[in-house]
Order: sequence, then structure tokens, then C-alpha cells
Amino acid sequence: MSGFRIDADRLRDRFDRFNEIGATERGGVDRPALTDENRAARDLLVKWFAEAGLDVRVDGIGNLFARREGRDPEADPVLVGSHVDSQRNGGRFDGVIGVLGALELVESLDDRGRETDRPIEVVSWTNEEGVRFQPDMLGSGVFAGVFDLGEALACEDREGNTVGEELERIGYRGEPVEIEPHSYLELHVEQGPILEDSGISVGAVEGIVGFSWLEGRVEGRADHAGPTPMDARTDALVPVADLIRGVRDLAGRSDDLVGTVGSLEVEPNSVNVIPERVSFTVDLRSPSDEAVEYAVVRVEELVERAARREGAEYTLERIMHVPSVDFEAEIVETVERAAEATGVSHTRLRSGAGHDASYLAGICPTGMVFVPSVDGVSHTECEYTDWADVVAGTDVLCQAVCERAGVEF
Ligand code: HGY
Ligand code: MN
Ligand code: MN
Repeated sequence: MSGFRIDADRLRDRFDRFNEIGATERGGVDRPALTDENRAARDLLVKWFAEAGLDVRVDGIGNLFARREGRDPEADPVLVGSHVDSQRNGGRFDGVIGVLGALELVESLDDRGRETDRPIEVVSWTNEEGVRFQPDMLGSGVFAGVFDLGEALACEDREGNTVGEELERIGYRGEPVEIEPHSYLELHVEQGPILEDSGISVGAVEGIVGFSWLEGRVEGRADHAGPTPMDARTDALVPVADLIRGVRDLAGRSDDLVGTVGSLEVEPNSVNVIPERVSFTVDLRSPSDEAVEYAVVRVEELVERAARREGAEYTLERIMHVPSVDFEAEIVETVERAAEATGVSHTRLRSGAGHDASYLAGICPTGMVFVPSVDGVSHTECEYTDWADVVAGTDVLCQAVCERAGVEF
């Protein structure tokens, strides 16, 4: 087989070493953005980037950039990377293979003494997951001009810590980094069943769904679960029960909408107290922005009706919306050519998960390389991708970046 070939053992060693950080007993990782575990992960990346001779910089929102010069230092660089923050008790592959795959690209070029025309910038984005701090894809959103830096630094976690304070605390609040990317490429696990079900090794991603996150709170009245007559209650959890069922019915009536009530906090959360306050989130996604907007309005109507029926006050706010994106055909074709050169089976598909590439697509030709997820599972400790698929996907990523950066393999 022709094409780019990485050092699969070196990549595997790095992957295993990297995922010792924040490792959980059940084989996952717990490294949410700006935690001590995320700092340790960043520190290890910076060490490896420096050992690879890359020029490492940290920008104002903590994005990590590591530059490999090309023949033309004035040329806009090819940006390649992903994220290393994880879900709480998340998977080892989500984001990580994209950053370590980019480092492997650089080291494989160095092994061969090959220069590219354009510089290559390896990137690790801050807070892609949105676990501690919403919105998600915060670092890439600031870089792409979607979010204001000051507002992003002011985002708070549930304990009231801000992104800015946490970046200071872990030593990753940097200075502006000026980069006009020529293009952006990202290797990522599919996090869905399409590649595995079709027995195909690589996905040339055509685009990413649009999605909105809503955050709400219903205010009821705490009271004794025993003596309080049923018609004298203001139970904050009942309208949320309507919501959960309603989101499932709404998404169930459409084949291109998915909806999830993923987080719920009941206060005082006691077996014999009528719930006083319930906080919740809703995640609504579709390739069609109109479908997401329609679903948001239906959810707002549903919560209003149910809260009014129970006599409860409520708040409901949209805390994030990212539009559906289509990648430029030229870069989807780059990924397909790379898969051909690498000799692996490939297909086009859209991503049901959000990625930093959603925002990069707004400022430069952007493409993604997907590899199969076993059982289509992700955002959980048993997330897994066969190593041969990780290697094949990384070879394809490297081949694609080399085409964009100007070096022949
Ligand atoms: O929500 C997402 O799809 C991404 O993991 N932030
Ligand atoms: Mn991810
Ligand atoms: Mn994720």
C-alpha cells in the first residue's frame, strides 16, 4: 500500500500513557475542562510538543497551538487537532486520537526528514465537551470569532468558578495567538453506528448537525410527602416529567431530530419531601436548523403549559446554539483521496455529534476523518475503537494534511 504510514507503536504508547491521566476504574477517563486532570493532560502534551521541536503557544482561552515550520513561513498554516477535555467518566478516544494523531503526523514527517510547503499547527481546543462550562466548543468558538473572549472567560461552573479563574489556576491563560488557517482537519471517533454497521474503515465527513442546549428550572413548594393533600401540592418535578416524555415524543415523531434531557437536579432530593426545585437541561439536534428551531419552540410551549397547570414558576433559557454545517466539497474530496491512497474503505457521512470543526468551518475549508466506534457507543467509559482502525484513520488524516500542506507521499 502506498501513502502515509505512521509509527503505530509510538502512537499506541502515547495513547496509553496519555490515558493514564484521569483514568477511571472502569476503563474510561475523567478529565473535564480545566480540572487538575485536564492540567496534567495539557502539561504532558506541552512536554511532547516541545520534545518534537514544535513552537508551543497558549492563547487567551487556553487553546494549545504547536507549530512545525514549512518552506514558506508566510503561508497560512494547515491546522490539525481536536480536544483532550473529556466527559465525566467519558471515553479514552473522544478527542484524544485527533490531538495525538496530529502529533504523530509531525513526528512521522520528521522521521522521514520531509518538509511541507505550508506550516502545520497542531491544536488542542479548550472545553470542547461543555461538561463543567457551557457552551461547549468554547475554545474553538472564541478562535473562530463566534464567542467574545471576555464573555467566554466569564462562563461559570456550578460552583461559581469562572473559566478565566480556572485557566489562571492551572497556568493556561495565555496571550492572543494570530493564526489565519489555510484549512483545518480533525480525526475523531464517529460516536455512532454507521461505519461499524457498514464494515467501512473511514468516514469522510460531509457536515455536522446543528444543535441547541436549553437550561431550565421549575420552582415548586417543598412540603411533607405524607399529610399534604394531592390537590394542595406544587410539585416541581411533575412539569419536568411532562418535559421528559414530551421530548421523547417530539423526537420520536421525526427521523432527523434527536432530543435528550440529560441532566436533572432535584432539591431537596429527599424521599419524603415534595420536590421544591428542579433544574434540567435539554439537548436538541438535527441536520436541519429549522427542525431544531421547531423543537425548541415546542419544548418552550410544553414547559409553559405544564408549569402553569401545576401552578409552578419556571425559567427556561437557550444556553447554546450551533448551526448545522456542510464542509466544503474540496476538503471532503481531499479526505476521500487520502483514504484511496491509504487503501482503506471509506464512505461519506454526517456527524450527529458536535465538534470544534463546526466553528472552524466558518473560517476555513474544514474536514473530518471518522473511524468506527464499537457498537456506536461514546461519551461513556466503554467507548472503544479497534486500534487498527485508529491507525488507518491516522494514516488518512496525515495523508490529507500532507495534500493540504504541500508534500508528496
Ligand atoms: O455535544 C457534543 O456533541 C460534543 O461532544 N460537545
Ligand atoms: Mn469530541
Ligand atoms: Mn464528546
